[in-house]
Amino acid sequence: MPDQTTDRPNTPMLDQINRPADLKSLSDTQLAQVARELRSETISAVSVTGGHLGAGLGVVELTVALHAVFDTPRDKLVWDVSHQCYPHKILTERRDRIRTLRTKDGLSGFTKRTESPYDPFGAAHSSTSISAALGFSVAHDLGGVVPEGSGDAIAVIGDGAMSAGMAFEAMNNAGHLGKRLFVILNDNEMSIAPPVGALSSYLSRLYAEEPFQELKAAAKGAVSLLPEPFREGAKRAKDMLKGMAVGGTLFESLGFSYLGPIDGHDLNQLLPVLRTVRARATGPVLIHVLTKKGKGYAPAEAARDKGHATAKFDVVTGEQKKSPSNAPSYTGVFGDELVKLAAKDDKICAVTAAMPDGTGLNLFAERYPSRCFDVGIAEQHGVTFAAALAAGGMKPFCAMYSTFLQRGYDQVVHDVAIQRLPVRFAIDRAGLVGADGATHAGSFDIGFMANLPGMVVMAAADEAELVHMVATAAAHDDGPIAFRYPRGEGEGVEIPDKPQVLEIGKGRMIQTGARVALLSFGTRLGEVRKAAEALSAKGITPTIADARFAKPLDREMILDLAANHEALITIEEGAVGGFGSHVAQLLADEGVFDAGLKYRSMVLPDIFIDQASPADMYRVAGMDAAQIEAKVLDVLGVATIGEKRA
Ligand SMILES: Cc1ncc(C[n+]2csc(CCOP(=O)(O)OP(=O)(O)O)c2C)c(N)n1
Repeated sequence: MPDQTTDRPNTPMLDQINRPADLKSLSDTQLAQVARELRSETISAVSVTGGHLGAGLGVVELTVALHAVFDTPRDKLVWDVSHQCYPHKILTERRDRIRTLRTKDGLSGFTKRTESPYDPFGAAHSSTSISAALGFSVAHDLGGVVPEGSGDAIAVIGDGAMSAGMAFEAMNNAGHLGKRLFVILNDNEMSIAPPVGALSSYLSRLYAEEPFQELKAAAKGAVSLLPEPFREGAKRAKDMLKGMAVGGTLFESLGFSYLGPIDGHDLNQLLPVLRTVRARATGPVLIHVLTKKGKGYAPAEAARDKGHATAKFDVVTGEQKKSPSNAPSYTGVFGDELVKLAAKDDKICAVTAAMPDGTGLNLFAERYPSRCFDVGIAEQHGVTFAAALAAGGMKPFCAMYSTFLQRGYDQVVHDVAIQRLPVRFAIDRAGLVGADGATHAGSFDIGFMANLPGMVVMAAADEAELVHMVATAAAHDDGPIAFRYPRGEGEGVEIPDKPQVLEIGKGRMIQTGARVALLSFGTRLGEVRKAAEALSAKGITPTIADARFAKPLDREMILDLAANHEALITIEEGAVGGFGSHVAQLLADEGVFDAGLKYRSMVLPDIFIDQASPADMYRVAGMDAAQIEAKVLDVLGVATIGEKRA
């Protein structure tokens, strides 16, 4: 197998480029050479780090063209989602660290303001770029001052991301304000899964028509907006118009000039179009660019997800280097269990927001296509849609990652909780997620779900518990219910044949000990057990309980633990304001602290934790077995050996 560290591609032209300004002196032919080398460098880098490959490969030429034509970082280039930003990072003074992508202390896999002035706006959740670019454009006009200077604003947004409400809210506002603004619609006919919905069909219709048309402009005779090579095409479009009534494109109705579609892999098209709009545009312009996700790397082009996300891989064969797994993933366990339940109950249905594979609903979609809904990147709509499915007599499971559910929060409150509708929230990727970093951490859902009246909130301690919780959610029909589970593999416990419907608000005792009670909510239970073993060796046997529910709390069990122990410690994979806060409130309300209970709550610290392995991130958070053990010793006033020596 070739040594990845020495098997670097040959990149003589790219080696001359230290910053985007260096592109300015190159000819178009040389820029094409830079693009070829940039593609090889991107493939080589991701082969060692893993990460988002397909999206970056799709925008290699676009990245070169944008940096060659515009004046970054003075001009603000905003990448939507920003999972396609690796080629951008290579061109913007970060090539020396590109093989640290997504690792501890390395480059982020997304754009990040603190990382580089070339990243004027961070992202990772989709569909924010047009709003951000519009903000930059308006700040520029109002005389806002930033160290890099302020110029044009350019948003690059994918066809998947364009399907979200926020993108349209921004276009509506941008069209109204009429400011100079560039939106590049990077249309690769892919989201993570194939894109869904009417917008996607609309875009397909646009490029099925005559290329290079700017219909409305052509109709007005405004052909001169187009660069020379395209005037001919526009003239043809104008001629075409004579024979047909054209209402203009959707984008034009929103107040944008529409240009396209153009081939996003052809610099001979990209460069003149970008140069011309830069020279002439006075208002918002949308440039519709057609690209191929995974372009130029056969294994990515051939993959089902077009290389959207990949593990480390062998460049020559494309074979991914996945570590063998010992246990099924939580996502898979959820998907399997839901399929089983749906076989017995035809009211069970499922909603995903553009993540059928990521949430395990792909299995459900195959078996029950008419009961599975991929709503596109539209969490807000997805939640309200699920609310009405419930109001209409169905049993909807709304499966979303914790981090993306944040976007649908008002809908959770207003449409689901206030109306007490039995939507079942399957909250995947709860807790710290690893390489995707702070933007993807599922840190807040315990807090923001458990503070809603009438919401039941569960966390699975292992995959068997998850099975029970899926069944419990299916059976719970008098209000909303949520269950959270982490990214990755389960604990390796046996999956129960028959799921149990859990009693709402009842926890379970794991072991009975003395002096200290460890009350776990979710998958930290494994670390709690390890800590307890280490403590036993030191003569302290803690009591361990699994809360199962953050709402409603098992008051009886918790008050009992408090009454019978000198100290009580809660632990959860979430930020302050979650399970531990609810327990503290209960104990305070019941006057338990008046009697002198030593209480500690282990939650994620009040910082955004940068990417690393989940284990490393939990160490930063102070939540691994050794740290739980230290907490127990500390609360009991038992000095650790190190401290005694000191
Ligand atoms: C709000 C939100 N929901 C879901 C995701 C997960 N996600 C990341 S990339 C992606 C697909 C984006 O598709 P598109 O914009 O077409 O870009 P492409 O990957 O095709 O280049 C999705 C669904 C996200 N980042 N943000």
